[in-house]
Amino acid sequence: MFGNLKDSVKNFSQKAKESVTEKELSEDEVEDVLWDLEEALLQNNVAYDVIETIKEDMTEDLVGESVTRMQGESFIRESLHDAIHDVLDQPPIDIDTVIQENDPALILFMGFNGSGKTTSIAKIASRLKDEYEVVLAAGDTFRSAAIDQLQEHGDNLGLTVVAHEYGADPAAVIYDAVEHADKEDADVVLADTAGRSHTDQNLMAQLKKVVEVNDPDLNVLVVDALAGNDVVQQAEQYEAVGFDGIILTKVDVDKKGGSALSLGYLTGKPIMYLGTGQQYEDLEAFDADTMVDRLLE
Ligand SMILES: Nc1nc2c(ncn2[C@@H]2O[C@H](COP(=O)(O)OP(=O)(O)OP(=O)(O)O)[C@@H](O)[C@H]2O)c(=O)[nH]1
Ligand SMILES: [Mg+2]
Repeated sequence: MFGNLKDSVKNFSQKAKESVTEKELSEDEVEDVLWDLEEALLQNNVAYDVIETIKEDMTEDLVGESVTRMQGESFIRESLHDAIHDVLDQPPIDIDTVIQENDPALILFMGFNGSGKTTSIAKIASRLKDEYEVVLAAGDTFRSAAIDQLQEHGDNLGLTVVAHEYGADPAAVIYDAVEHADKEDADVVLADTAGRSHTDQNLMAQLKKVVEVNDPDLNVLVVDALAGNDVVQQAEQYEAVGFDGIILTKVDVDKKGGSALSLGYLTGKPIMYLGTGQQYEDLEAFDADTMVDRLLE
């Protein structure tokens, strides 16, 4: 997924190597290699603030360091590795803990139209269902066929879907789902919601009501990596509602890796999972180390 960025880093490392002689790195020299890196990151949709942070980190790390020509590349790579790692490293969320500490746990999924909420719910349900009793809540009563879509996943996975009519109040649907889970001794409710943007004032207010009424144990924002730099704007729009963690979907299609860097850093919230395809198994637990390694391998 990080093909482009990998190439850029390779070029950058080559240049870094050329400019490094056996002496202390001056600010000018470091600036020169970071210039290339900045371009690579910009091309990969990394937000400007994030690039600045990475550059500041690396400048602090590199200026004045005495490096031989042979050491140059690995030295700079290591510095880049650390800088990117710092950007991605938010305190993680352990979904098992959330489920075990709440009886039943309510996990609410929110995000823009088509970002992958319903699919991500199905993927997570598929992971959890062997260990936990899972109930799905059809909180998208707005988009036509949304309830049927969730019901189909429920049927595939052998899970109960709690649903009302289209047009019903999603706060009530989710409330009922939690009651049902409580009665049936289920462990966790995964609640779908309608896709919306901040311009949909009514839908945004409706989402706030869902949160106020049901007080979820975990609010998960689902964002689509294809939105590029817009992912940060999208995330900001949900700050009014509040979210705890992020799922970044469609990283299998996104050829630019920048959105993950920007999201983690600018929201201060952890990326919990990456969506890597349309099948149930196409969900990866996010790990900053793995991400950085993949980026730089
Ligand atoms: N390639 C790829 N496609 C995905 C991924 N996640 C979701 N999709 C696809 O994206 C489309 C939209 O996914 P949904 O899960 O319906 O998205 P949603 O956010 O629930 O959409 P709305 O309910 O309309 O707001 C579907 O065609 C999914 O198969 C992913 O990680 N990779
Ligand atoms: Mg949906």
